[in-house]
Amino acid sequence: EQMTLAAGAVWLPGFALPQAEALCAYLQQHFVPHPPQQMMTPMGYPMSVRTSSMGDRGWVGSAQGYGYSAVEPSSGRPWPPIPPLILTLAHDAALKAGYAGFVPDSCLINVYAPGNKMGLHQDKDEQDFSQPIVSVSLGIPATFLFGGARRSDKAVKVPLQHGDVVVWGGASRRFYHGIATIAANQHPQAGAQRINLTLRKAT
Ligand code: MD3
Ligand code: FE
Repeated sequence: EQMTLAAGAVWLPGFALPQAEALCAYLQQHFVPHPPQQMMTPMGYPMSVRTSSMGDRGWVGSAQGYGYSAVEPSSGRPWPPIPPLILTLAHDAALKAGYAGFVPDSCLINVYAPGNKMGLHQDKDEQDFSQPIVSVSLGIPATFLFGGARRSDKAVKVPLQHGDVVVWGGASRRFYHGIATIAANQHPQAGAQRINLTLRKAT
């Protein structure tokens, strides 16, 4: 099943279900040496979502602003590599959505607890906007808010579940988006958490 949400944005419900259990187990091991951290907004407030990364670049936020870093701020060391399981999943989802040859160099891991949210924003920290973004939802469900090219554009609600993949390319790559406040819930593999993987070509 494949649903177009906007020009270039393709929702693949359950695409990652075959790998979902292995992904959750892999991430739990990743979090032992690389615990997700609350990044700071440029205004000096901590984000509610906690993040970690894998790949040649990881997304970081600080009082200096947002961007990609080759090193993990808490350790000063390079991020661990993106495993083949995740690289292959991202490549195959992009291909299914019509984007051949996607090789991400960054995997942002967003960890949401009930009560957490992500306000409407655009992703503008990457170098090449012709590259799509692949997102993988794991754990408890979330309501994704998908707006348009302008902040004032009305946002549609997309219920994202464990195993769903969305590929964001074309015009949608620049659209405003966010995550509504996460409701209390439990998932057999992830507990009371939503984990979102965002695969990007950052450089
Ligand atoms: C649509 N994360 O990390 S992933 C982010 O669920 C972010 O954690 C959300 O937005 C999350 O920046 C949404 C889906 C997503 C990612 C990037 C996009 C949707 C997008 C870029 C453009 C348009
Ligand atoms: Fe985003």
